[in-house]
Amino acid sequence: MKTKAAVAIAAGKPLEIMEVDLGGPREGEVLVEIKATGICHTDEFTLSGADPEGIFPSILGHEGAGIVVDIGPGVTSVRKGDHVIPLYTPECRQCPSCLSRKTNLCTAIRATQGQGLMPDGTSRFSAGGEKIFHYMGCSTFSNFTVLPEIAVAKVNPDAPFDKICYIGCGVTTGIGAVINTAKVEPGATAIVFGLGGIGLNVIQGLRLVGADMIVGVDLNNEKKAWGERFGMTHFVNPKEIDGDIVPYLVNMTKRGADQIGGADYTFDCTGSVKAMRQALESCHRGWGQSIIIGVAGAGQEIATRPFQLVTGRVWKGTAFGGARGRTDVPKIVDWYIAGKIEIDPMITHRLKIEEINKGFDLMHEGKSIRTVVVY
Ligand code: NAD
Ligand code: AHE
Ligand code: ZN
Repeated sequence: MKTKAAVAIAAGKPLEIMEVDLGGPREGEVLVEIKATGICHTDEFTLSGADPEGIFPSILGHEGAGIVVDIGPGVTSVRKGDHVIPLYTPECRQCPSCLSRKTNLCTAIRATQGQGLMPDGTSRFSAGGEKIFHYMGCSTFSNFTVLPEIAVAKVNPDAPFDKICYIGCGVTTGIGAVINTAKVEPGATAIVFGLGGIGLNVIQGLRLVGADMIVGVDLNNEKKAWGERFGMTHFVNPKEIDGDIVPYLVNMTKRGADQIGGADYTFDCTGSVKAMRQALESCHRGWGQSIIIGVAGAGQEIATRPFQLVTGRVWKGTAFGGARGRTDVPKIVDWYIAGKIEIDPMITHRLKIEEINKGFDLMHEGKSIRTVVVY
């Protein structure tokens, strides 16, 4: 079939809108009509050329929602008409990782997914006979896409596509990092670096679990009001303080008799390796946990004095907020419908697919929290 898509032709180039060819669903696969897709910073990261796994030409996008319009042989868990969210972290429930109950990082199809291919090693997208690669197993910047059935979460059909698409990455990543990865307890102190589409969801996750002090750190002062909107209690712009941000934050989070300072939990939602170090070092001695969410470019590395870990700080990372997609994503959709979590105010811009490059401009300019493309 033919489908309209925004194609990443080469690193650093604007996406090109074109009609592409898409092969139908094979064994264990589904064809999904994408109704809406968010633009995440990770799409920009890959388009910029910084992603070691970036392949071109490809169809980016991994934060979508849509309807199953066809199924391949052997598909049992979804049927035509089901509303689904594509999962860049699938959940096969059979691989050693899924069975371990220790991680959400299903390994069933990760190797081919990283090569921009379907599990059988083929690409279903092409144009003029030239292969176009899939992206993160989703390619939601195409109006229609194929996915393995283990990589879709069936969700409540009452939920609006143009809002729940954000649960396909940003919402689940931010809230999941708090609940699944850090397991933040009520009354905790936390510092969130980067108040964008992910960081604001970490903040609303912290509010949800009852954290006491929620410090937001961003280089952009316009993010202060955004953080406060979702539960941030204090804001710091590193450019506006005297000296190093780490002692400043440690001092700010002093509580209790020992007056040592440092947060119980810190989160990097920037992708800056400098901010990742600052986040680790602004954790509380003895028990502070720092969670890396941000994705850093090829060749970049994190560093700290080992003494930081010897003295009890813990460095952790999280992918998709530790969420098991087919199990957890439908629950998060229900939380949204029940009003337990907010999504609507974070969607600052809506665009047509023809306007998608404007969404990347808005992100570069720091003007958007989430731009959603509606097909
Ligand atoms: P965004 O562009 O919406 O927000 C980033 C924010 O960080 C901006 O407000 C920016 O001003 C701020 N910032 C940048 N450098 C900073 C610094 N040194 N100190 C303080 N603030 C700084 O991006 P987003 O969509 O929220 O994504 C954030 C990061 O999370 C990206 O690296 C993205 O690739 C990554 N991500 C990871 C996962 C995962 O599963 N681990 C999922 C989604 C996104
Ligand atoms: N391809 C990059 C890594 C990118 C990355 O870490 N992706 C996150 C999701 S970001 C969503 O916005 C992730 O899920 N990682 C786990 C995985 O298996 O990819 C690189 O550096 O090679
Ligand atoms: Zn993302």
